[in-house]
Amino acid sequence: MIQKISQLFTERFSEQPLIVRSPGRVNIIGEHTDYNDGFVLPAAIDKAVYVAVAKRDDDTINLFAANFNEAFETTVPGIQPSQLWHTYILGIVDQLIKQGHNIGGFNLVIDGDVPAGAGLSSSAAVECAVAFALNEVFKLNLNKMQMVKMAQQAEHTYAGVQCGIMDMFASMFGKKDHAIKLDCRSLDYEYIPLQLEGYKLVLFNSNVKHSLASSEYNVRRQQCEAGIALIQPHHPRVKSLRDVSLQMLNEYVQPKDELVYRRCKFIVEEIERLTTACDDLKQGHLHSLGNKMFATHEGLSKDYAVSCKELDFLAAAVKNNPAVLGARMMGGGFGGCTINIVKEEAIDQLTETLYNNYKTAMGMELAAYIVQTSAGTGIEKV
Ligand code: GAF
Repeated sequence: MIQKISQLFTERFSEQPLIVRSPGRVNIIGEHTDYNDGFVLPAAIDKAVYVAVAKRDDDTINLFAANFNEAFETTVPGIQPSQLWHTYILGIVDQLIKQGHNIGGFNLVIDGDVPAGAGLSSSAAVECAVAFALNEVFKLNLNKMQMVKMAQQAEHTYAGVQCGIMDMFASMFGKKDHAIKLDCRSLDYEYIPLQLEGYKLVLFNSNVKHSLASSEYNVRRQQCEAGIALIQPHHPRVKSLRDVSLQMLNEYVQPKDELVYRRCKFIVEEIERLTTACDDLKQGHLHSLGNKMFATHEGLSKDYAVSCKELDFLAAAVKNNPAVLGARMMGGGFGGCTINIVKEEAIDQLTETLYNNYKTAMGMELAAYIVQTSAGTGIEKV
């Protein structure tokens, strides 16, 4: 991948680029909790976005996406949001300009193997790769946390998704063989060794593209805020669902709005579940962790309503399989992958059976990825 992008760049622009790699992510547990000031437990994976970048002497931005075999040209003052691949790159330029950084033009080639629309945060990986690369070539002296926040803002303004901080954080701060417990309120974090002892993380990609994801995602955020608004008059110190108990929900939300109640109940339960799941992981209680993943799927499907029939099928299909410790839909929802903890020697057989059953039941092709954890965003040597 590094050789390929370096060659593509020098063929197009006749100079040597800086190459930056930024990984996709999985999330073991703690879904939709990031924008509620809760905790998440993601890990960076061995599927990544690569950018090759060099600055120019004018204000032209010259982009080439290897995956689409498509070029795009604009200027620094001429950038605009769009629905196309370059919006994630230009969103970062927009953030840099808004923060007063002196950005000139640049040449950039982008490539990668994070499947788009699979819930593996390919867009966050692009944003982090671009922020990191531009920070280097323009010598802006930004630290990783500043770039993470910038990438999140780029997603809000240029992609229109009011996402939390998890995906960018995981891509930027990933560490091989570790998951990261992130407190999304204080941004304190702890690396937890991901010791799966004879088990592996397997992703089953439903191949349903999450087209509803951005609009419904924003609706879920509003529903969480609606829950807070019902509680705050009685508990003024409550700032987010992180501060809320099930008792508060039963007392102030359920009598007023059943739908908002169910959404909030899931989040409050999920924040609690994550805390005990981290203890399970630290103590090697993988069965217990797995059971919590199944419980998370149930909540995401029934109460938070961000699953779909294909993801429900995939989670149910492995539920009573003794080789699968836990499984659930992952990420924003409405498509993408399930994450599964599967006994190593059972992976091939399970994948084959599931592939056939999924095709018969849903009329769709399943894809499977066995993922390893990896380091976060950084410079690659050619
Ligand atoms: C998407 C968002 F980008 C994240 O911030 C997070 O909310 C996730 O959905 C759900 O946990 O990936």
